[in-house]
Amino acid sequence: MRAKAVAAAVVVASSLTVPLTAQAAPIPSVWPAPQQIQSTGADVPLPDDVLVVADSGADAATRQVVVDTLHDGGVQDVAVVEYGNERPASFVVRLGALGGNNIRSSGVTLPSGVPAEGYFLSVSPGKIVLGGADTDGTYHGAQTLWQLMGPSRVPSVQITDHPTMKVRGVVEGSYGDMWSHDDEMDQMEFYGRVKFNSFIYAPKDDPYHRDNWKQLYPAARRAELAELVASAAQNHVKFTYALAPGLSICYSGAADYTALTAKYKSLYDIGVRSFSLPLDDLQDKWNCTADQQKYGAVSDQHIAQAQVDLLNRVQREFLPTLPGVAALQTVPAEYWDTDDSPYKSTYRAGLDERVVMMWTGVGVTPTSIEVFEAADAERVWGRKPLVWDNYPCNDYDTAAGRLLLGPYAERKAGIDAHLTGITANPMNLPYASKVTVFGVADFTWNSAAFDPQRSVRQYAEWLGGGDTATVASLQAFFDLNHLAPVLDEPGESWLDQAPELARRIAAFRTTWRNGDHHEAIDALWDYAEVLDRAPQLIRTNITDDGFARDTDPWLRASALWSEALLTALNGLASRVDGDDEAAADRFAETAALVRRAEDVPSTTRFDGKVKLGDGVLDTFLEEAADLRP
Ligand code: LTM
Repeated sequence: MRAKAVAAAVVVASSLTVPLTAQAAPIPSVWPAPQQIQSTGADVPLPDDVLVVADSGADAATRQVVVDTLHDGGVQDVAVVEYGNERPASFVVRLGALGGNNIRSSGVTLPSGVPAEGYFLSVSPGKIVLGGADTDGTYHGAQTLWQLMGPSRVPSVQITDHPTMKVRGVVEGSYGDMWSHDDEMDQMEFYGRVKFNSFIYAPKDDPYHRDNWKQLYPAARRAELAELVASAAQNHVKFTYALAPGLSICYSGAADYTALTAKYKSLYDIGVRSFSLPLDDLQDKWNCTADQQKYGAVSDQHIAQAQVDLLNRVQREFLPTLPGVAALQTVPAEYWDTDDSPYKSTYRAGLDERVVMMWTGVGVTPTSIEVFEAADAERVWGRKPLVWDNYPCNDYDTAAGRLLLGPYAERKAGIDAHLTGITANPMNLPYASKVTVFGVADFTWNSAAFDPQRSVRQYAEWLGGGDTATVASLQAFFDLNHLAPVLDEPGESWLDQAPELARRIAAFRTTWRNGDHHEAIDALWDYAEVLDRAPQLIRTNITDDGFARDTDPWLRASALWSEALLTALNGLASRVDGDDEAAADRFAETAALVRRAEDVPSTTRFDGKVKLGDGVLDTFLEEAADLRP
């Protein structure tokens, strides 16, 4: 993704209201919404050369972000020296540990008790102070500085910030097309920007992950994974490798345990320090007679016991042989509800308390996650679950033909208290998924201040490179792809389709009914033109080329639908002017355009034609064909 949008002078909601002095400048836009942000005066000009004084609280990646950011801001000479080796300079950036002498010597009043991954950032004339509660915090603070940087100036601010969720990120966990290596590398950089800290590698159709789980990766893919793991670390993202042996594993078999641990070890050797053993989407059956003999007849309780024994063995016997690894993660077979059962009680009673368990919310594609549901999940699993949120995932049949570009929504503030965190399972389209995933980052950092609409707008501003017309195009395009389908429930959605277009059409109907026909047409025409310009502006101006590639079929369909809308409005205008013949021609053209729009093939897992704005745009065009003044 190319450079960010220039920070707009927009007030960002924050969980803490900070009193502003009368002369203070507007609070700059920062995402995820910081816990405390305060504008402290006019923008600070940057000179041609800046001295960065760093300590061990800022690692190489953090230093690089700061150096690149200063260069982006127009600083020509950036010298980085270790604390203790400094020399006089007209502009100094102090970078490192919040509690260390370097930051303390800045003369700025510092906050105390900043939680893990938190940071303090102060920008004032001649001085930037960035201290992290830990090295992750310093890195996140450097990303905030990157957002704030303008041409040769930085806004004067004081920010004290930290995330409220421990685990924030993505699980690449869909069925169907896997992301390419380049896509995955791009995602790591994006996660660093949005302050995520976790990525779980679990693509169902990577044969080495599930179907052929015992096989070691061939050299070429192993090298790619090593590069990916290194990139994750550089972006302060914990890379978890998930191995899903459940389709064929003999739980009590010595050979399978050896194969399992050998596979994990092969990934440890390329830098992986976190592992998962997901057991979702399996049939209730044993894969060997040894399990039948050891655990008895197939039952939920017996399968749970076999799984718990395996998970405990990996956690207690194998992981301690690998220095520096995190606790094991898993996805149980009953991952979508909170009803107690023999399966869950077996897990609750027997599973090592360190093992992190994933839960999708209630329903595989939950329409919301309520605080009481998160509390129930914590109770029933005997630990705080890590949410595997199947949104904006679109690998299921009721999502066929759909691009999910709605906001991250209906996950309620306060669920943090009962969760380890949230990892979202995106679409097979990684660049398009960023629209929603950006909101996941915002929500998991500061759920109390989360505003879904603001979050989508901020992402559109970034993706649109700050160009007003492109940002408006993106928002109109997102609106046409706003629907959030529900697995196995055809026709159901937990987000309204095209709410902005629907609002404008409703206004059209009112104005038309009032007899102001031309006024009604003109008002809707303006928005139809925005839709019409959108595909071209998006293709030309966005800062992330992958978005246009991912969304190409939907952009093509959108161009046809918007042309159909403009043509229908022309038809209505002819009718109002009494030219029924011209109107009939326009509506015939509209029908032909609609047929073409409905025939654009999509690239979703369950093949289907592109669907967009359905129930709103198509309905209006049908209605318009029969509308008389
Ligand atoms: O959700 C989980 C834990 N497992 C699978 C996912 O891999 C899949 O992407 C989603 C949506 O189809 N459903 C699942 O059950």
